[in-house]
Amino acid sequence: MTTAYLSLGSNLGDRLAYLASAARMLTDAHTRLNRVSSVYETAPQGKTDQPAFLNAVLSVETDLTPELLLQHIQAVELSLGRVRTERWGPRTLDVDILLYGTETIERPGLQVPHPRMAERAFVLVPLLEIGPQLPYSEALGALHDQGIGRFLSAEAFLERIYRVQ
Ligand code: GSY
Repeated sequence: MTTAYLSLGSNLGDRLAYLASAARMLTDAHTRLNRVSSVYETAPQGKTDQPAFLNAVLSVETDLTPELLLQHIQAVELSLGRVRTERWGPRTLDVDILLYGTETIERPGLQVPHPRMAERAFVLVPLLEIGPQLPYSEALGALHDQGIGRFLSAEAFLERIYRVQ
């Protein structure tokens, strides 16, 4: 089993329901939910003229290879209505693999550690909440204020995840 860290984001529709459903659907016989962060409301980065996001990070224990984990994630995104229109535009759900154990992966469509995570406070704040031992505190300290506020505690998010049918 490998510990992987996954980032979740949504800025369309019922954002919290998308995050909770994604966390629930990612969990199966191969992938067990380990820890969940609080949910944060975050100002959009990159393309700024779009609605605010909800973001969270999960850690999972998985026996899937990175490629199969990515396929599983993409199936969950699709079934929750993810439509890839604009690259940086609004989305019902975005799930990224941040870390897969200690592996470095450089393949078309799959780069781990995630190549932009160190510049994104909306990733690093929840990541360090559930993985304070991970070597990203300095990267977070170097970022300017990116407009992040706690929206829901980790305990309340977990409850919400287990209420998903
Ligand atoms: O890859 C993540 C999608 N995304 C986000 C996001 O999840 N949160 C915030 N705050 N800004 C973002 N810009 C993009 S693209």
